[in-house]
This record gives sequence, C-alpha cells and structure tokens, in this order.
Amino acid sequence: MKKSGCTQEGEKEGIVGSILFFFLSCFTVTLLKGTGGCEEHKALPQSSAEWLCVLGRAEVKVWTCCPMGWKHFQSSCYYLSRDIMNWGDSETNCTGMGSHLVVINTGTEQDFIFNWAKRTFTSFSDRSYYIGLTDQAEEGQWRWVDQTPYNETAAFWRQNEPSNGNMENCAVMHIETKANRKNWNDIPCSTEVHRVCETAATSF
Ligand SMILES: *[C@@H]1O[C@H](CO)[C@@H](O)[C@H](O)[C@H]1NC(C)=O
Ligand SMILES: *[C@@H]1O[C@H](CO)[C@@H](O)[C@H](O)[C@H]1NC(C)=O
Ligand SMILES: [Ca+2]
Ligand SMILES: [Ca+2]
Repeated sequence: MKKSGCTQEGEKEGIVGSILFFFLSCFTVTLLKGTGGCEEHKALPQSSAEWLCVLGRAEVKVWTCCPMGWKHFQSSCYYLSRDIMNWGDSETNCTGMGSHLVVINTGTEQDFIFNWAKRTFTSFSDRSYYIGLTDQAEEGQWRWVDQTPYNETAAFWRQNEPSNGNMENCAVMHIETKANRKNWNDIPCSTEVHRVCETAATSF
C-alpha cells in the first residue's frame, strides 16, 4: 500500500515536471517523504526525510534524487562534513547515513570533489578530507571501502605520497589553494579531519 502510493506520487510528480519542463529549462522539485518510504529509494540515507530531485533532459524524463544537503554529480550524491572525526568513525558515520566514504573512480570525480571542497574551504585547519581508501589491513595494499579494485593509474597522490608506511594508513584529499588534482596524502588513521561520503543517486 505504502509502496504503490509512493509510485503513484512519483509518477504524478513526473508528469507535472514534464509539463513544466516545457516552460523551464531547469526545473527542480522537493519531494517531502518520511523515513522508511518506498523500496526504490532504499539507496538514500535512511535518516533523510527530505530529498531534492532534478528532472533530466526532456527526452530522458528521469528524476534523479539526492538527500537534502547532499550534492548531486553524475550518478552519485556527496556529503561534505563540517565536523571532524578519525577515519574509522568517519566511515561509520557515512555508513550510518546509508553511504560510505567517497570512492574516487575517475579523474572527473576527483576534480568535482576537489573543486567543490576548495569552494567550501574556509580556513587552513579545514584542509583535509578523508576518502574511502586505506592500507590498514596490509601495508602498501591500498583498498577502497566498497571493494572497487585499487587502480594505480587512476590514483591522485600528491608528489612523494603515500609516504609513511605503517604510521600513515588512511588517505585524505588535501585542499589548498595552490594544490592541483594530485592531492591525496596518507595520514595516521587516528587523526581527526573532515570527510566526504558518497551514495548512489536514486533515479525513477
Ligand atoms: C553523522 O555526522 C553528522 C554530522 O555530525 C550527524 O548530524 C549525523 O547524525 C551523523 N550520523 C550518524 C549516523 O552517525
Ligand atoms: C585504470 O585507470 C586508467 C586511467 O583512468 C584506465 O585507463 C584503466 O582502464 C584503468 N584500469 C582498470 C583495470 O580499471
Ligand atoms: Ca565514486
Ligand atoms: Ca603521508
């Protein structure tokens, strides 16, 4: 009952959006939904009660949704934290929100996150963000939290990083105005820094 109600609502919104799309080149709508809603939205963080949905180009007619406060890019939604935590707590916080620490699959994704964090960056102490990459299990064997195979040629380490063997087993993206896209650094996993979480955007 809940499920079909939601599907209908989704379709109705879609139709309204399609009609409005003829008048607006870019139309966004906020869908207000409670926790534990429709099955097709399971990928969204459970704690999120509000989602922001964007209608794709007219010929596609697909709604792509991210939780309120998250940023949509390609097929994912991203969360940039204001607070700081160690790497383990950062990953736990992301999984608690139905996501994981960001897994950077491409240079495009790397550039998007870097430029976004750089725009958000306000002080020198705010310059490190945990990503979902660690070699805690086995020194030198870098692993992504979602089991994506680590690809050396699609890694963006800063010059002379990763640097510190056993002492530094968790990766951050390091933001500085003069930094370029190669900005990863390995640091001690107990260090408290900001984090970037990623979850799949939901389309319907
Ligand atoms: C994650 O951290 C944010 C920011 O501190 C907090 O609002 C949220 O409740 C945390 N979520 C979980 C599941 O720990
Ligand atoms: C590794 O990354 C490079 C550069 O993006 C890409 O060309 C190559 O296909 C990737 N290899 C694998 C196994 O994914
Ligand atoms: Ca990714
Ligand atoms: Ca290092």
